[in-house]
Amino acid sequence: MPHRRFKKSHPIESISNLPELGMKPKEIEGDIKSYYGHRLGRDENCKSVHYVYEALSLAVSDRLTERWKKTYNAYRKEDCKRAYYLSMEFLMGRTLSNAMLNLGIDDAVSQACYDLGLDLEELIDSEPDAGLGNGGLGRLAACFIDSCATLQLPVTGYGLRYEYGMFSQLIVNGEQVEEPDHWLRNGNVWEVQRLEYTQRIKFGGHTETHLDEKGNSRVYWVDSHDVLAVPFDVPVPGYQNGTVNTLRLWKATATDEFDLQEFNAGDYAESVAAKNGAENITMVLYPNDANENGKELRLRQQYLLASASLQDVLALWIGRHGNDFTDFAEKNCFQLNDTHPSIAVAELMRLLIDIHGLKWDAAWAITKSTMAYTNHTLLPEALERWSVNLFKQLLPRLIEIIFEINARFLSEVSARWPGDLSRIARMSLIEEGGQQHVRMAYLAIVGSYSVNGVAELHSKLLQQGLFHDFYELWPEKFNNKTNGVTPRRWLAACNPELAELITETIGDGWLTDLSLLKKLELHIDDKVFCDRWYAVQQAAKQRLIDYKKQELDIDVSVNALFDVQVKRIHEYKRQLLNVLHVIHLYDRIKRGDTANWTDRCVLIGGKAAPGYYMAKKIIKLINNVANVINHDPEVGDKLKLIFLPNYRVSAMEKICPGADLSEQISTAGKEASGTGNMKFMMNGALTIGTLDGANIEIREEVGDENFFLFGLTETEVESLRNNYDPVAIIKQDEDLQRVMNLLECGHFNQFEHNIFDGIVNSLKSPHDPWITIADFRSFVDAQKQVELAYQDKERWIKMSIINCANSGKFSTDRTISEYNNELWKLTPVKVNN
Ligand code: 26Q
Repeated sequence: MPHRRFKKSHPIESISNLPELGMKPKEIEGDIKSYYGHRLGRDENCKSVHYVYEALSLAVSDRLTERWKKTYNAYRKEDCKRAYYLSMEFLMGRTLSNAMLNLGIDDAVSQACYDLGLDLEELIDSEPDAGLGNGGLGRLAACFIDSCATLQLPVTGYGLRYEYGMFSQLIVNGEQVEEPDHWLRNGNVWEVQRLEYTQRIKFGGHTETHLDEKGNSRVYWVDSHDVLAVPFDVPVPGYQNGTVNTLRLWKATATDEFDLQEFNAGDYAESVAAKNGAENITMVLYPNDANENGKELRLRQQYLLASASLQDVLALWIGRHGNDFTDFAEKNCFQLNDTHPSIAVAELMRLLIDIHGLKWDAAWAITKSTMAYTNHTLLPEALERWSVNLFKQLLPRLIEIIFEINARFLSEVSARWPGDLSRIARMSLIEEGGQQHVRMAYLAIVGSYSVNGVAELHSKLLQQGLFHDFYELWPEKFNNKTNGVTPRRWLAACNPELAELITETIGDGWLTDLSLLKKLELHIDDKVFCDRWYAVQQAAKQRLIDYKKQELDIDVSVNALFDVQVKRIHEYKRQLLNVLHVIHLYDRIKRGDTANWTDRCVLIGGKAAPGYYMAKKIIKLINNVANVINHDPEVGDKLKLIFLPNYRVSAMEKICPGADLSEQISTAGKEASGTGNMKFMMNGALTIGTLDGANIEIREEVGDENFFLFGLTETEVESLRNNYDPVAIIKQDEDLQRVMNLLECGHFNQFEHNIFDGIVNSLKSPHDPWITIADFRSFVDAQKQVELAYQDKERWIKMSIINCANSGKFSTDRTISEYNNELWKLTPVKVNN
């Protein structure tokens, strides 16, 4: 028997000291093999590509881990101010290729895979998307944390680890069918469970007031049903700078005593059921990108995120500073991604007062100077409101605090506007009438030092409209932070050929200073450069065709104009206007009006919220129109309409490099910003768009002559509302009349009577909020300008280069620098490797 030796000294230090992992192809190759054979226990008999993906990912992930710990320790050592990005959604997409790029081991991994005879592209494509978000707001959070890491800012993302992400979309008989997205089925090599940071979350029960040991009156939240929040950490690497920040995602689990209570009562089955109830909280992402009002489970999710994250931050603080909160506000701030986590305002008050013994005024001073709120929508119907009764049942202590915040706030309002009762009713955090509701946006505004919109127009409209009363009270709180996208994922990684051409032409500084793209304009008259630009774009179009070919057997020519609209399906985004234009083109072909024709391939993709009836009808319409057009021999190459199923982050990475034209056609004043518009522009697509959201700023950057503008302005839209007469407009426009006739006569629903009646009626209604018919003529005219420009190949290439060259403003590096310089005021921390 070997003799086992015991050493007395604490072993942690000796086992924590690891040698650096090599970044050479051979070293990576060795790790891939070792993971595949040893850890995963696979050999040549295993046919699944998944395990090869997993072996490679583990090898890459190991190379992040050392930097991750160093980053953590650097922040600890500096005791620096930190920011926390609270969001119900982080739409991360895939991780592997982004991790390789940001680690700077792209080439080494390619070489290792080549030497092992592995198809790296196939491995990358086998990774499921982390679809923990609906659309723009969730993807913005993902781009933000990428930029924070690249700017070396000490920012942690806090979110939820949904077991099921955004559903995957199938199209069956032209209709959307939802399939659950069990993205964790094969495990997730990118996360690290950290049981040691588990937090306890209270639900239900009631409150009692007692004197504490010191004789102070204190509120106790008792008889609650507690749930545990277990964190899973995901590394967020900066671009080749040694920084690896953290995204901490909470998973809900049951407490042990929760089970025990039932067990002691002798009901084992009940105890297991109770466990289920707790774990349901983070089971599924709500697939609705407008408000889904009143769902208790959603409120549980929101509270779990807010409470677990704040407790985590307070624990970190106390670990270092004890119960002294004097400097807390100078060292911490929280950015609320819309109102979804805004219960954090009341929860921070609760934790500071009930748990840590602060007085109201001290706690309120901290809350008001650490919370900042970003709004993402102007649609009044999308503003979150929660019934006071539900709050009382589920979060009894929090509703007391909200009422107290409101009472103090309203006395401030009456001091400023004595006797103005209607103003008080308008501004109250509690909406009266029948059932009382909490207005979450108002809670966020009152509890924050900053309120921002996500594009110039949007921020202006918040101040003048939705939040005008609050703007009058606190103009200094309001500001704008125009959105962006990360150029690492949305140019370097998704379009390596274009990235290489850019780097060859202007150097590689653009990856971390996107304004440098401007230098591309110096080469606009260089024939060789322009030809290469064109060749790269044509190749990207071909790849897009090939990628789609497996599922759609439609022949598309690379020479057609690729006209793309991908985003959530929403009436305000006006996919219908796009379809009306397609039908118009079809009608022109059918009547032989095809002189100087430009072949066009219209691609539309996006998911509808499962309960959004109209959005689902729009998908059906697109598919039916596509079916008629694509099978008409008379149409041929002139026109194609393709619905791209299951649009998601990884799809956009293939789509945006291959687009010629980006459709950004929302009703003016309705799209807060848009970010797809920026991804397309960065990849050299031209935009056809309304004066809405960030389109306005895109047009300012590229110049009027490089942007296809159409449609009514926001002001015109609002003044049209009272006397909008779509039927009269249709009567006066022969092209439009013909389009409507095709729709109404059932040309696209021959054996499906009346299925599009709802769509036709909404278009023809004088109350159509999206005034689609009003913009038809102007849209068609702008599309003609697009065709003219596209026919002049040299001109188009120049416009394409100019669009890319002027996309510098739309890097999230710029956006995050603004958040940091104006709101967070963090100092970058260098991490030495
Ligand atoms: C709320 C309550 C209950 C269930 C769901 C929701 C919910 C979830 C997601 C409400 C809204 C969203 C997402 C909104 C969103 O994505 N907004 C978009 O944000 C982008 C980033 O700022 C903007 O570019 C888009 O203009 C805006 O539409």
